[in-house]
Amino acid sequence: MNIMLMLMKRAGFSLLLLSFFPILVKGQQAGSKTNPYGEMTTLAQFSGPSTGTYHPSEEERKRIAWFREAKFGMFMHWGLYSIMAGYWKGEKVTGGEWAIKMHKLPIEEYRALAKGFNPTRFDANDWVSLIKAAGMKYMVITAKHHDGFAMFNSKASPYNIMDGTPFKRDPMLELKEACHLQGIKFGLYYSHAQDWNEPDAYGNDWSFGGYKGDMDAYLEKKALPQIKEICEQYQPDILWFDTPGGMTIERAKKVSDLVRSIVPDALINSRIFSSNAPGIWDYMSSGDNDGFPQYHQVPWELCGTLNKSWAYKRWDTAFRPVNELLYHLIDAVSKNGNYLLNVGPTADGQILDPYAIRLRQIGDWLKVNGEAIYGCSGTAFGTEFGDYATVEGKKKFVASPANWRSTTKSGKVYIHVLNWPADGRLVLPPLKGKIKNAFLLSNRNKKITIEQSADGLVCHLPSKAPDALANVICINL
Ligand code: JFZ
Repeated sequence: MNIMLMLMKRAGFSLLLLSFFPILVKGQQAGSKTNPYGEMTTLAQFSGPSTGTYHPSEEERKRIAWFREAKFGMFMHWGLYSIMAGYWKGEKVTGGEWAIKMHKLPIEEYRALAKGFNPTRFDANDWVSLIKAAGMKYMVITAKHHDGFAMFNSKASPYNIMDGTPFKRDPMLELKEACHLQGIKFGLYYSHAQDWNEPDAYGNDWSFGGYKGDMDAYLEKKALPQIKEICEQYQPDILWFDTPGGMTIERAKKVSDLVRSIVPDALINSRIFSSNAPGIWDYMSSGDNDGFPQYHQVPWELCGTLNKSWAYKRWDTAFRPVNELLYHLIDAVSKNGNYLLNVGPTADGQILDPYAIRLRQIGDWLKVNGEAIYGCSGTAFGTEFGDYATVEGKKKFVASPANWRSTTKSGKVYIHVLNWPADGRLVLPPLKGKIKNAFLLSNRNKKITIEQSADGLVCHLPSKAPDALANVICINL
């Protein structure tokens, strides 16, 4: 985990959430703290359980339908911090998009980076083609991160890519058009509360003589006008808000109402506000690289990094192996969630090979196994995730080793085998419904024998795993 995130986690800056999951909140109160970046109710760590309850209105159900089918999207962190690429004046720095705050960089010097932002190698269609090749169905990109620099055409603030850089093109517009052409849903990240360029906004406590801002003034002057701009200019399918420090429910509602008034079909993620507020958001964001331990009825999304950084850092070469990335996708889908996998493009507009190669490998896996992901519901079992145990006198949810995961579709149960059993015998819990037949998605002609009894299932698999990545058994009921 990168140091910034470690610091944030230590500061209790885990995700929001869930006053509406009474069990979960009760079990979590010990971990709740106020973090230095806001007044969020924070939950130190998600440690299950919850199936929660989810009673969407007809309108909400319609709005979220594509997202529940889609399962897999690309996250992109791209901005002035990409020029730094993990360095400041030749010195290696931590933090990526957070480096400016973590190292209290002089704001004027950071702003000056804009003059050198000229991503001449940026090609929206290439990026979106890669998204497609990865088998992803949507993207979310930073229209404005905490640094306050707008990566879109903005009249509301001159601190933007059209007015402030030699590039003078609007990459958000180009990406939106490429997404429409190629059938990819287009989402925008907007840091609505935290803006280190603005003395009135949340977050910059080092440049303007200490924080004594006026949150409402910032919202009226910059955030709301810019959110209006991005909704009008790009009709995003998702508005991905983040770090709601300083957001009261009234402020969050203002943001949400504005979005709904311009793009009523757009989805809003839960980081718009620090806890549940009916109608304000559509789906939950879990902690970074850290999904939920159990199945959740409420639509949710795990966002994760491909290496250890959100924004591009030249020195971060700790790319995760493909099977780890795939595990996150499969695990999220088996728990009724989505996976938003992040890529950090370079300042000149490239998605480098270490990212692209892995993405294409996932895409190749999905070409064979996609029917066990897209449009699927979560597990047919539920006991595989773990169970409660008493740890140091406290009842806790303890995760089981993830040897397999299950996803479902009408008349079908998929078993994603993550750890191939050495003796070829995979033992599973009991399954409702009588099994007609079963086969591996990578070899549909060869039937797999499954013994079914009230005690459970015993699958007789080939002694060697056919695919080095997850192998999926399709069971027809
Ligand atoms: C936030 C941002 O601050 C960060 O720069 C990045 O954009 C990331 C996707 O989101 O960071 C967070 C927010 C919440 C958690 C972790 C990192 N969390 O709840 O664990």
